[in-house]
Amino acid sequence: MAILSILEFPDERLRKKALPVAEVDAAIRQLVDDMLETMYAAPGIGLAATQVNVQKRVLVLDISDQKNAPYCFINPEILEESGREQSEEGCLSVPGIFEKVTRSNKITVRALNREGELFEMETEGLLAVCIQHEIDHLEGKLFVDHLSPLKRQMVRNKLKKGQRTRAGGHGQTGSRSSASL
Ligand code: GNR
Ligand code: NI
Repeated sequence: MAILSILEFPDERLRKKALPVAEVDAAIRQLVDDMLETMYAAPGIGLAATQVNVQKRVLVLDISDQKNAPYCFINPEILEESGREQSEEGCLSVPGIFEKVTRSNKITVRALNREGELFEMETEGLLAVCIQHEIDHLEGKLFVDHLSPLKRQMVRNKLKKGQRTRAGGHGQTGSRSSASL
């Protein structure tokens, strides 16, 4: 098990599209376990492989209070969705920002589990929100992309201020500085 580092906005690698997993083998199970450990340590209620710089269609979730109900979705697909509902979201890759986002409130999703078995799940509420948030990550999309242009500009300004503070007074102008290894 290992704790992986989480990419933060505006890192361009968060915009990469994840590729389907061809086979759920030992390496994928290791990735799932490492992602769960990283998510619990953060702490967060979900994590997509894109956030730990792995371009594979893998996401993990645990919305339980006791943090004892891990879910893993490999090659997830939304089969059906209905209703619209607004709820407040945050993201480990956009630290300190919480904004209301409108999404489907009921979804049916199909995926492979950690054993490589196909399953279907119908869900609503926070779990449905989270699954949609994580699938967005796999497409290179962030929750702030759902906001109005005005709200998005406010988020950008707030993040810039935060980065300046974290960098000790030096504003980050080139977005590549955080993207290069
Ligand atoms: O920890 C997280 N909390 C959260 C709250 C509301 C809606 C979505 C989320 S997901 C987030 C973890 C994360 O960034 N996953 O990609
Ligand atoms: Ni996120």
